[in-house]
Amino acid sequence: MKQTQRLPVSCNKDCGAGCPLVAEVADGRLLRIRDNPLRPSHMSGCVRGYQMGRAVYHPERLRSPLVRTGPRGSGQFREVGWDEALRIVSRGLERVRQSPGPQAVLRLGGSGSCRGAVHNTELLSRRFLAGFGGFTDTTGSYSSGAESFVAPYLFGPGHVRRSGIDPATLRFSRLILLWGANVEDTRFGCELAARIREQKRRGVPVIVIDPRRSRTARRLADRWIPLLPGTDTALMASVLHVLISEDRIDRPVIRRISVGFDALERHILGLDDGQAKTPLWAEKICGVPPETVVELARLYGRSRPAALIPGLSIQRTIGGEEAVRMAVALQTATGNVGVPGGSSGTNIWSRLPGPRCPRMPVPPTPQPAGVPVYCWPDAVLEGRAGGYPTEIRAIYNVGGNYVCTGSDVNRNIRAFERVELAVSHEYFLTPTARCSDVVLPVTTFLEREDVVFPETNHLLYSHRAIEPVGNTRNDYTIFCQLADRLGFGEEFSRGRSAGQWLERFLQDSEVSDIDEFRRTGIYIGADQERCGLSDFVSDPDDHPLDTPSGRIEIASRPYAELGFSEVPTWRGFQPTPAYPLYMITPHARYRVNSQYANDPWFAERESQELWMNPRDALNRGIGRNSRVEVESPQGKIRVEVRITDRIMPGVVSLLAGMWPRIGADGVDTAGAANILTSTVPTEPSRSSRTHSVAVQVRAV
Ligand SMILES: Nc1nc2c(c(=O)[nH]1)N[C@H]1C(S)=C(S)[C@@H](COP(=O)(O)OP(=O)(O)OC[C@H]3O[C@@H](n4cnc5c(=O)[nH]c(N)nc54)[C@H](O)[C@@H]3O)O[C@H]1N2
Ligand SMILES: Nc1nc2c(c(=O)[nH]1)N[C@H]1C(S)=C(S)[C@@H](COP(=O)(O)OP(=O)(O)OC[C@H]3O[C@@H](n4cnc5c(=O)[nH]c(N)nc54)[C@H](O)[C@@H]3O)O[C@H]1N2
Ligand SMILES: [Mo]
Repeated sequence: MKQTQRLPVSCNKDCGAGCPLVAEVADGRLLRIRDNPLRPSHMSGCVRGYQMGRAVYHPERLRSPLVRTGPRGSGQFREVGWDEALRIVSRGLERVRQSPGPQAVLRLGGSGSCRGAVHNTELLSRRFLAGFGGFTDTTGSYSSGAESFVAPYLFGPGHVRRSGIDPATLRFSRLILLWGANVEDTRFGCELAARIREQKRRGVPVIVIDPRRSRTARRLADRWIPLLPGTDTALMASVLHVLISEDRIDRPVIRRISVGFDALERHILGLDDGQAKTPLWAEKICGVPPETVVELARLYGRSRPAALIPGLSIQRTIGGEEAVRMAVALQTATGNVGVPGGSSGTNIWSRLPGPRCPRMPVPPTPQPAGVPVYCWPDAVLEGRAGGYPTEIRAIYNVGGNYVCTGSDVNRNIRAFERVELAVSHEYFLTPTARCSDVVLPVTTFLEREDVVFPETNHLLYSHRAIEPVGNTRNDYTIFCQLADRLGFGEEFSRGRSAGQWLERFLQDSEVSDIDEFRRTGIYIGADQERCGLSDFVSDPDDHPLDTPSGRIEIASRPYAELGFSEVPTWRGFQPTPAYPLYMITPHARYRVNSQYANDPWFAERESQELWMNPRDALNRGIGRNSRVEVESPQGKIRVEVRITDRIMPGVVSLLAGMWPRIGADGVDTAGAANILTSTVPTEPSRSSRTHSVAVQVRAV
């Protein structure tokens, strides 16, 4: 009889959680993945982890290195041995290093495996290229660029990583506002949704604010409030107007923990610009009825503590910086910061430290150069003439599929066409791998061992459950072999195998019983009910923030010096007569960004359709079950339409992450959202604005 082995594993994916799972293995083959029976009660995995075997054994999984034979992007490659592949890559890199120099290499990717201590695509690629002699790095993030940019102005740089909450503290909440957060699909840690469901069962109202009636709105919301995308700051301002007018704000708390509220109050009352930010004013911008704003504000004002949990969506918009600042102003004004059951109003994800455990160190880079990740194709195409620090000649991509996930796919393809050398480490021939010269096939988390940081107060142990499929290698091994060829092997590896690095990290971690950790797969940090900024809020003089004032800076002088309003102010994006509809591009439930887009099992469960309100369809003569053409200044796609009142009038929605399929006529027929998006970022953070897109839709 064959023996089934059960080994703790965890995904190491960029999907908002790292989950305690076990892999069941027999005869060296993965049978299934399920929840770790020893996990804490509110934690669970999801379909994207349970079904990872589909990627591991996928017929199109790359099993050997590939070298391009046809034109870039043609998809013509030949399989080669590792020796040949590594020789081509190291020679190509050496040429660029000699002339014009190492900074001509642009590092792309990183989120592929982003939770591991050792197998961490971002840290490994940075470590490798630092040893190489330097590179041009991508800075900021697609995910939370605007939020990460403004949070230090609000809380001080040292307190950003102390501004989150442990989900368990939600048991104290009397109201939960999911502001552009679709926690049932895009989870922020693997226990948040369960905690919110539990509060809902206890009768705590849950409000979801989202242009789309998401799965979260359907399942969790007592009330769904649709609003036009990118207008959250205006809605928040009008909520604050009601709170101020009805004297429902907490002035003693405001005075104690913040500076600048008086300036914001003047702005909200219109004393600075002559325009009071009333619900009637907001209605014209957001499309939310004034009565709804008043009801929301009253409920919010009388329910304490209230947790305002924003999605990252509200800041991936033009002016998204202001939405983050205004949310913090709201939570401050209502006395909800730093109290159990409340929240700071910014992103709660990865905003508290996890248990101590080192991860792969990155040495300082000689002559560091960086470009905002959202603008990477611009940096390649425009170089110094466009104000970027370097001229890019090579792209090194590890754990990214930016031809697909980066905005403006056509521009991304042009950027790849421009360089002399493009290398990808991948599982699949993704659109980005297709644009590369050499593709090196890598292992998945199931084929290697690691500690995974789930961004809650836990560590997870992830065993090597199966042998590497085909001729695949770890990213770490590949980098060691390339570093050897390029003359810095010892510096890169320190003579250690991946397992030896892991062993050292564990020795230096706070885990005392390492064998037990390996056996259970879960290490639980001491305090599971941490409420960020609570020390500061209970005694701001003893525990000041590291802002100039030591308080939360509702009005920020340093921010104003960047040329933007000192207090949070709505500044928006509006469609044009030629492109009159707003488009949002949310994350799919059945994909991790673009991962699984090539697997029919996932596609069958979530079809790639453009959601459109019946009113907008009627206006355009668009019928049910038809195909439509969606056009933006950047490009065109043809896709199935779904006519539904789950999306508000004036807005269409298309899930992000589909791999583009561009025909001879230049039109994409897969439904790739980023054919339509633009790399012009939101300022001043120079970050993603993939929920600020204007399109026209026509029947075909
Ligand atoms: N299943 C799954 N989970 C994931 C991912 C995935 O691809 N799939 N990706 C992970 C990653 S990398 C990230 S960064 C996070 C992303 O997490 P989020 O950024 O929070 O996710 P989104 O799906 O972009 O948006 C969340 C919700 O906000 C709504 N929304 C869009 N625009 C607006 C707006 O202007 N205002 C308001 N109020 N709502 C708006 C969308 O309709 C959606 O329902 O998710 C992570 N988790
Ligand atoms: N329109 C639109 N576009 C978006 C978004 C949106 O909301 N709307 N969201 C943005 C956000 S928040 C993000 S984070 C980005 C994500 O953009 P990407 O980082 O490109 O996201 P993924 O699709 O997860 O790509 C990761 C790639 O790494 C590979 N990979 C996984 N594990 C490993 C590994 O261990 N080693 C190596 N070498 N490769 C690995 C996977 O096969 C996959 O192709 O997309 C952004 N793009
Ligand atoms: Mo992200």
